Amino acid sequence: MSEPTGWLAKLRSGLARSSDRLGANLTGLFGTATLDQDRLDAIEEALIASDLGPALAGRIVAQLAPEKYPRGIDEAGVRAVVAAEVAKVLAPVARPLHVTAFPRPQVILVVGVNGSGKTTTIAKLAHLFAEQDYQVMLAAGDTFRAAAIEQLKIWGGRAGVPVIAGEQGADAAGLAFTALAAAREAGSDVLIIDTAGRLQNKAGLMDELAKIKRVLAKAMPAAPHDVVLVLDATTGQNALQQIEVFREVAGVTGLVMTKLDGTARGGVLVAAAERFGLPIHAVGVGEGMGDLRPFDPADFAAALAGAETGGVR
Ligand SMILES: Nc1nc2c(ncn2[C@@H]2O[C@H](COP(=O)(O)OP(=O)(O)O)[C@@H](O)[C@H]2O)c(=O)[nH]1
Ligand SMILES: [Mg+2]
Repeated sequence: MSEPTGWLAKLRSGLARSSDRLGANLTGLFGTATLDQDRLDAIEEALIASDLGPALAGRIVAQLAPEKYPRGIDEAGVRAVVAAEVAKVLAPVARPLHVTAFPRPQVILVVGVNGSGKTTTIAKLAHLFAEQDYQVMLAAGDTFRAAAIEQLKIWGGRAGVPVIAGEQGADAAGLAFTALAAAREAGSDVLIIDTAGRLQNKAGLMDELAKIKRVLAKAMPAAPHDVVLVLDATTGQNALQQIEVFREVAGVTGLVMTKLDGTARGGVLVAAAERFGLPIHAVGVGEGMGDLRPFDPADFAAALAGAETGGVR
């Protein structure tokens, strides 16, 4: 596992696109005594362009009003204010995924559109839980594509956890049922179930996910304990629509955002926190098994704003 500074550096460089936009609009600010209205408008625009959402952008700009800083404020000061306000929104929703279910296993259903990073995130979660000495089992519930089943088997092998898989085209709910029985039999602490993400067929997806949930609940009333939606940070505003759809079709209980190491647009996670208030469990900062981090609101806010420290001034 990499050092904290390593993953923070990845997060920072990934979020640079958002903070650079902000940075670009802040150039020329130095030496100005206070922020005039044009400058405040430019900052507000930059914040909205970074996907933070108009409401938060408005609140931040209100914080920067000249009467609050009679002796002026420099770029670092502005970034610190942005980080503090963003951290305030994120702090209440930061909630790591813990294994608490009794009786065991804790059943985690992982949903999201194709390519968002579901299978990779499952591998990372399996690795994380296995490192904590939990018994983990995986279920290859994306039965639509043969490659998806193979991919999960390979990741399971790397993480050293068993994978329950069926044939391509097999009934996903039937597989989930089989996997839950196997997890109970094996005394597993955690069962993580992969799913297909064909958003273009919303009715079909809804049927499939509802059936998986129904079958699980019949076998174990509390299952699935978690329905985790995986979001790709590079898709920006699309993430909000995906939350809406998957909340409706699958009853999402929490979020993981992946690809924050790339040309990310992580600001949308802040807008999502404001709009939906769903727990944010973790963030993905790379393709490797160790590249999943618990969601730290102060670090995230500071990285997004390009600020020195997280949320504290
Ligand atoms: N850079 C980066 N790539 C990721 C991350 N998570 C997933 N990926 C990549 O995204 C692609 C799709 O991931 P996959 O898990 O197959 O998505 P799925 O279709 O939702 O199961 C793969 O190439 C992954 O390696 C991440 O946090 N960072
Ligand atoms: Mg997959």
